[in-house]
Amino acid sequence: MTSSFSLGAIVASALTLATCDAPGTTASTPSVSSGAAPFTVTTLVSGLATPWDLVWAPDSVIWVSERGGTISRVDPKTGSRAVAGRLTVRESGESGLMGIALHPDFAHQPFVYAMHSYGAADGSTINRLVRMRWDGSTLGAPTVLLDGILGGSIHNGSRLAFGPDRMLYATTGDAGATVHAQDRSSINGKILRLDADGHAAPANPFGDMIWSFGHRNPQGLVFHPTTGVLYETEHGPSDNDEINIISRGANYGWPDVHGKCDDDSGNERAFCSAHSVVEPLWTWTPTIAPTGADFYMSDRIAGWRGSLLFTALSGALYRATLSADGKSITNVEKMLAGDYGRLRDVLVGPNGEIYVATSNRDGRGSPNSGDDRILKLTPK
Ligand SMILES: [Ca+2]
Ligand SMILES: [Ca+2]
Repeated sequence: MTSSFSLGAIVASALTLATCDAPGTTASTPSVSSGAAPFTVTTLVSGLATPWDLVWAPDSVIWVSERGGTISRVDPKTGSRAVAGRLTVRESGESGLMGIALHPDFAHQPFVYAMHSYGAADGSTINRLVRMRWDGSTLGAPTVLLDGILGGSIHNGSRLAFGPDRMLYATTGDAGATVHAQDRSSINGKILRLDADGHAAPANPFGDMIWSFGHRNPQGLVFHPTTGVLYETEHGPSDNDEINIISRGANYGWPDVHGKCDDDSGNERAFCSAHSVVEPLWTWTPTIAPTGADFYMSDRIAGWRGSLLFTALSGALYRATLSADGKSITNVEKMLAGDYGRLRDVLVGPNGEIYVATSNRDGRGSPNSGDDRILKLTPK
């Protein structure tokens, strides 16, 4: 399927798709550039069920997780897909197989990392980090690296990213219990920093696994390819979705602070002052449910180099323009709004093409024939 789209038409379309946390809310007024669409959209893969994470591999293949437990490899030119392995997971509400990542030296250490939910003996939902070895044709049995992350039907976090320091950064949600986020004895509501074997990484700020805290449900995590700065997207409640820069040891405020320290949700300024809360770069009220993120470092679309791209479950792809120092967002552009339903992840390929995963079979969408898909956005 091929379609081009009109930015003008997108501006006019009101979003009524359910977001994760606030069904029926509408997205905030977009700031959209005028002019011709900079890419054409084709369907690369169809017939998936809630693809959650897209990862580019050194052999120019896209690895994709589906929430029901399947991990596949997709040829980005032909769209042909081969199942690499399956994990036994609990897929309930927002839980299941979520983030995946490849070892930073994948050619020599061919390990695939994954975060997934399972049902514990007491009936509760628990998340864990596992690693599987890729032998060139199939994934081996999972080895559990980190277990006991509280999960649930909501707020499971579970986005993964290896940093330039070759450490693995993993998000955890508050699992629906806000008390965890400010509790540094809990690994929930955190961003964890682990070595490649799943142990607390050296030189972490508190001598444990925790890198940052005060998070609600971080769903996007990406390092800037040249500066190495870590950017994160996070779901707010019915207000204040966030884009953050993640710093070592920092407190991001949840649940005492929603978005910025502006007293729009209780006595935030006093808490921020007492706890040195780091404010987000950008917030959305009403919420958009931002998900996966990636940086666009190509010149194939004029003016896009250095942009932060991210998807949203409310049904759009966003492009945030950063200031020269990368510490603030100067403009946000919204694309694909309402055209393909809920969107879960975005991946930028090495030639400036963009891949987007839909999420219409996650229980909150309205699947069309062919859903879920991986869309390919080819610069014109
Ligand atoms: Ca925050
Ligand atoms: Ca606030």
